[in-house]
Amino acid sequence: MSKEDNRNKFLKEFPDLVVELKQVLAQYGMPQEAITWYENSLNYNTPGGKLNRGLSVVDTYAILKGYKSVSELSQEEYKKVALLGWCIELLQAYFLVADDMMDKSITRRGQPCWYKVENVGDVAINDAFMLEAAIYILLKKHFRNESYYVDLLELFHDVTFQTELGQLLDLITAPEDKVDLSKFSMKKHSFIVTFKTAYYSFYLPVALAMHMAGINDERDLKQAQDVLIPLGEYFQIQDDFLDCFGTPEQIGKIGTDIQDNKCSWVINKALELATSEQRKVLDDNYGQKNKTAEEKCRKIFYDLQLQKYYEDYEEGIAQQLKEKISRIDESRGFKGDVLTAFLNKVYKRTK
Ligand code: DMA
Ligand code: MG
Ligand code: MG
Ligand code: MG
Repeated sequence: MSKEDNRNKFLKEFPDLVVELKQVLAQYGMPQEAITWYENSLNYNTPGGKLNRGLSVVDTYAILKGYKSVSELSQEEYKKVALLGWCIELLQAYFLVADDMMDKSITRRGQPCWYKVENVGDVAINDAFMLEAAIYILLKKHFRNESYYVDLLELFHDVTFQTELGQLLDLITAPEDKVDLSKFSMKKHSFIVTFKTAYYSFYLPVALAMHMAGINDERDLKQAQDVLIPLGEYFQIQDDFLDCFGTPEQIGKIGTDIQDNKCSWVINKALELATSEQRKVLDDNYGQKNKTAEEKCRKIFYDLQLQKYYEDYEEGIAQQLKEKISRIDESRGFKGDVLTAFLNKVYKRTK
């Protein structure tokens, strides 16, 4: 099955989930207006992205089961694992709706951020909560009788909290009106991105598939985590890089990290390399809410040739991860191929 077919097959599952979720509201006797609102929020915020996280649950499950392709899954098996995939996409939708409000972003996935849509505004806060709640409605309905139901719930709860810790640190390290670049460091950056991105984007899809496939020995979950957390860190470094150097057409969103005073990989690398004159320009212009100041920072980033350091980082980390994967112990049924598939999706991505 081609990548495109895989994606389309996965997308086809989503409308049924929306129907199920609308039914829950109908059973509570909610007025049509509210049901339609929820439907619009689900459709606007959930399916429009790359779907990497959701698709990875399906792909990982197929590899662990020894299938050569996703098409070997039975209809029933596919529906079930795809539902887990959609639960991560709902988690992602929940985080993004809130993240865009907190980051004051303008666009996401090539369209206005949800809170920017006419008549939505702050209702988006409650919509975010309801996107999260959809996860537990669907899990209860479809996995309640499975032996690993509690494992799934715990995973979603733990990973959600880890992400929120990362978001907290991301936000309090980037105060609106108190720019202090001496608060930043690569170590702090690593901590932020591990929590805000790596757990839910990388560890969660694999751990979910492992539970469903029955390959969930603690030692194997740890083997997966030991590769997926640094891989997730690499992914967020790409996100930081593209925020500054990618085009909106490419990444589907307008970068906000410089004006938002974010402790991103880009500024941390620049702080390591800057002369005292360049440092002064960064101190005066980073985190300022205007385009001129933003461009002064970006010019320094170009002058410092951050692109080159980024490429070096990318080669180095990819090599390290490949070596780590080659040492995976497969004796209990876990497969290093799961991790290679992930690495291949991330390596040198430009969107
Ligand atoms: C991403 O942080 C983390 C979460 C939990 C959404 P970010 O603000 O860098 O994401 P983006 O660049 O997509 O707004
Ligand atoms: Mg953001
Ligand atoms: Mg953010
Ligand atoms: Mg970003």
